[in-house]
Amino acid sequence: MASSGSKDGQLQIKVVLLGAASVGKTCLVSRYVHDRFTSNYQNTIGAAFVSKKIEALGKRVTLNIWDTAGSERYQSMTKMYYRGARAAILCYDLTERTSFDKIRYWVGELQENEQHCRIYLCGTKKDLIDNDTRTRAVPQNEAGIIAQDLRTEHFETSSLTGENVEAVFQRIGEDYVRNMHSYPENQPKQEDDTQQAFHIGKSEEKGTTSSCALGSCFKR
Ligand SMILES: Nc1nc2c(ncn2[C@@H]2O[C@H](COP(=O)(O)OP(=O)(O)OP(=O)(O)O)[C@@H](O)[C@H]2O)c(=O)[nH]1
Ligand SMILES: [Mg+2]
Repeated sequence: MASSGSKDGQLQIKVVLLGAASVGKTCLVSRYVHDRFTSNYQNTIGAAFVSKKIEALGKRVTLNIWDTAGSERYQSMTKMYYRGARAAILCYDLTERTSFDKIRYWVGELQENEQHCRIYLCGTKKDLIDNDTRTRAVPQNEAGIIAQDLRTEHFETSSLTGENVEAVFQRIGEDYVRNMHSYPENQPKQEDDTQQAFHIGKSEEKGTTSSCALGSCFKR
């Protein structure tokens, strides 16, 4: 399964999209990768994969994007797709309160299972609330508080107009490059266990060993 690391001089970042059914995950990816939008809803089955090469902070980066199915029916499989991910875009529909409530579930799942996965909150279908502010079901500051707790970014996007879509993925690339040395796949390989034990001991002496909650160990 395409994951994170380095291949042919390119950094590889595994990115996963999570969120309730019909929040607009597939449309977000489709706008970003193909610059296309469709209003016909076709639910994703299992997950779909697509990759895109970008440049971030002067480095060539490949985003390996997994667009998962939001339907509860596929939830047990989803773990497979976020395993090893370095970025998770948690999508909710700005006009649909229940989809926002689901975000807390995904935050919990990721914090429990994927220490190195950075979370990005994404409120979708912004064009609908721009057209009629009464359709907003999730106040901006509510999502902002969660983003603050996670020390991460909160975006409001529209796949219809394209607003902020590129910004989410670009930010993922840049954050990864900025923090690349904190990820296990970019650290020098240890030759054997003895050597590894020595290095761990050494860094503890200097007080550089850390265990950190999700989000809190990344440089901004
Ligand atoms: N107006 C508007 N509609 C959107 C936007 N994004 C998605 N939609 C619509 O919302 C519906 C669901 O979009 P999808 O992208 O298929 O949703 P999904 O999250 O991939 O759904 P699952 O695959 O079932 O998990 C479709 O009818 C889209 O046209 C948006 O930014 N604006
Ligand atoms: Mg989909």
